Amino acid sequence: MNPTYEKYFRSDRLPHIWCPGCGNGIVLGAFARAMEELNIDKNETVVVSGIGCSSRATTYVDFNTLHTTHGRALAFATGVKLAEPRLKVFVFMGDGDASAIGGNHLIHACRRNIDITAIIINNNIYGMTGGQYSPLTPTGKKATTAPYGMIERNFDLCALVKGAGATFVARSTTYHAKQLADLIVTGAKNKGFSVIEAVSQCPVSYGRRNKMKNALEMVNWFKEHAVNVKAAEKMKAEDLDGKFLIGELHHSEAPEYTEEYDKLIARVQGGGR
Ligand SMILES: Cc1ncc(C[n+]2csc(CCOP(=O)(O)OP(=O)(O)O)c2C)c(N)n1
Ligand code: SF4
Repeated sequence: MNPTYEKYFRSDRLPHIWCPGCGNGIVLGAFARAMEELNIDKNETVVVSGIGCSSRATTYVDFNTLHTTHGRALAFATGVKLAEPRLKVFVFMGDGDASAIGGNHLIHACRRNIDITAIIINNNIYGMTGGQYSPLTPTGKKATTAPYGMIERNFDLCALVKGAGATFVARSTTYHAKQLADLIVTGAKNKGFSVIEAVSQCPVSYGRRNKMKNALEMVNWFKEHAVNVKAAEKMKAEDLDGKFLIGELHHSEAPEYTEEYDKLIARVQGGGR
């Protein structure tokens, strides 16, 4: 491990549980580089996760961590942030965790614009439980619960959270690991709810069912199909067919929830907390 980043990990918890080729480690690497760039105070930082392969992140990162229940990471994180607004709060979730069982918490965190940075690792599938489809499994792709191909339309996660009110929305992939780290930095600096979708590979539960036989093929697919949002502005619609956008997709300002809550306390009780 690079000695600069060692301090962000609990080396005594290694080896990790992830399969060879899994993208989760690349996302954690990007997270560690972002923490270094932000010069983050570990004691003033809380990292929360739900349940899933990706949510296992809180076992390995050395911060104040909460490994909670499936779909409820944002509920716990909201409680932490409301109790101690000075803390920096990050949340790791899988696509199933964030957009299925936890979908309601996600849209309401966006609507409140609470100052939390959510990193949603989108591997298109429920990895930990063996490959059931999630709301982010693309139409037509196979899962254990969609052996003939998914017939539902998948969410565009970034469009969903933008529509729900998140003030920073970005997407990158495990191929674009440097960009991913930069986006986590910008998201963490945003005073409000930030969502970074990290498109990642699950070669075991998703790739091998969908004609991508290993992690390399999957990461190369990200390389070939991701288009930077700035480059996309100059491209024709037909050239973007079948591609997906990466980069900073939305950045806006809105009242932040804990600040509004403090104002409410001051108004009703007089004085702050
Ligand atoms: C309330 C509840 N329902 C279901 C489960 C079983 N379960 C554990 S992980 C998981 C899915 C994980 O998929 P995802 O959130 O996409 O994360 P990944 O494993 O792909 O990283 C499920 C359904 C659970 N632990 N708790
Ligand atoms: S099942 Fe998929 S997401 Fe889970 S550790 Fe293995 S490769 Fe990673």
